[in-house]
Amino acid sequence: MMQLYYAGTSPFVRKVTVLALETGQSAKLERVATNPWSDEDPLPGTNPVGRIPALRLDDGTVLSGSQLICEYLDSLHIGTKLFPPAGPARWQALNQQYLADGAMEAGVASVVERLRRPAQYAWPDWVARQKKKVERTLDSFEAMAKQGELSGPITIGTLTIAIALGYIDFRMPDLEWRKTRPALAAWEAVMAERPSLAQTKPA
Ligand SMILES: N[C@@H](CCC(=O)N[C@@H](CS)C(=O)NCC(=O)O)C(=O)O
Repeated sequence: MMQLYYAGTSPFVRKVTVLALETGQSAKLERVATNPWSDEDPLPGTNPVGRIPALRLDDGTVLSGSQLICEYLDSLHIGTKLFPPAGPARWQALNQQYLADGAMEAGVASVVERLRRPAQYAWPDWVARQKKKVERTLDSFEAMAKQGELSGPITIGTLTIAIALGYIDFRMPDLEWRKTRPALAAWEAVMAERPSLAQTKPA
């Protein structure tokens, strides 16, 4: 059985969990709890970068990072692929994934700053910078929603956008992103009902 190294609220781990649910592969994953912030945690022995998600395959090979792990799992099933084949649909999906990952990375960076950095080293400009990245990316998602670019069959791109919105709701509710982004809010409300997303909502 493949081993998925995870920690509770990581949105990048949630991507892998959602993809496994969407493609009927959850039972193939044994979940291994980690704490990437603890020096005692054995995670760096598996992923030297010390980040989750990491996936250990049956032959011992370790794949790291949500993009690679998701694409690997998508290659293992015979249903509709969430990573479209080479062509415009693929470039669009991968670009959406990149932007949503970037918004989550900025969100994680500001949460780390808030919850982990010792108060005497606080750097408010850094938090403000991360917040601007998230706001701008949300604006780009609103434009995509208005132009119909988020409709059609779901892909790794649209799933990652939904997961990024879930993370922002969870960690940055003060942004109140829905207030100025009605098309994105309407799209998200429908997406949030998908069982894979409803079952994995961060709490
Ligand atoms: N781009 C990476 C980001 C992974 C990431 O940032 N993981 C965080 C948890 S949400 C982590 O392990 N942080 C610990 C660290 O950076 O030391 C991915 O898509 O997997």
